[in-house]
Amino acid sequence: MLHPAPLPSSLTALDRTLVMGVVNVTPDSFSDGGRWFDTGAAVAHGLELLAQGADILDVGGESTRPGAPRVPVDEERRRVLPVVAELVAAGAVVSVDTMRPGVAADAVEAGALIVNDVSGGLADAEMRAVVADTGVVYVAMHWRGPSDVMDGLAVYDDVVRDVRDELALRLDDLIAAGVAREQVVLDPGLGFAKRGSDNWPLLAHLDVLAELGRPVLVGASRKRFLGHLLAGPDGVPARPDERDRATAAVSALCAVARAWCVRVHDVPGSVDAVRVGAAWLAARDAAPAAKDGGDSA
Ligand code: PMM
Repeated sequence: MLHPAPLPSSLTALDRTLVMGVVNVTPDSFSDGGRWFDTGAAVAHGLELLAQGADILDVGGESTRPGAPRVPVDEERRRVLPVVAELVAAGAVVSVDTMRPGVAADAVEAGALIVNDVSGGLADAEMRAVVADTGVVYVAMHWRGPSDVMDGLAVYDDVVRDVRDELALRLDDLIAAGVAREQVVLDPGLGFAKRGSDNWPLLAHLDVLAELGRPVLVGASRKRFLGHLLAGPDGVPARPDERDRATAAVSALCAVARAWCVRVHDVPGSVDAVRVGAAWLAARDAAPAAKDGGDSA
């Protein structure tokens, strides 16, 4: 399993896809909006995800749901930093979900080992310098614009190739700014400037993203395209809290596709799913199936 550097051996020793549990400190996330919106509740939620087997906790203070307005930077700091510090003190590997270089730098100072930037460095060019200077693991997600305009930017010739090529540009840009290739994780950005139908080919062709030679993180958890997939006969999409079993199924498929990490809200289902995927891969690697028409006849 290819891991970004530097990560603690507690993670790199695991020969399976990792599970990142989401700790949203926001009043308005689409998937769990407002439930963990104060420091104490967010920390308690993070500790619960850790006890359930999350390998990484992803702490975010700014909602990226479609149409969401930006949060003032001081408010984002106020939400995120104490939660990062407390979860680090509790022994968690913490990621900070932010597009802002100042918040990222402060979170790394507070002990975060991963910066998860849904804009891949496009929202603020200063992010590249923070990543280069701190040497932190950096998740660069495919992004075309802020949440209030992204739905209008979902225009592709070939979504898999276009996303791969745009992520290749992000990677080149980061390396040109002094970031080490080994620091970078790439993410197709499901639901971000994507029509519902764009998400499936991206999932089904994670191998094409892997051609860029970097670990891949997938964030499918509770997203709209799963709600549409699971719609009842009346066509009404399943609610976010009804999408966890489908999320776990996606996690198993991502594990078989050798994704580095899945980012999820419901941890137990995906912990089981990535273990299923690891067992599946181990069996396939150990004993390739006999081909019909071989020598045995
Ligand atoms: N999706 C959300 C937020 N952060 N980060 C990464 N790397 N990949 C994603 O797909 C992603 C993300 C969506 O918001 P949520 O926290 O409300 O699920």
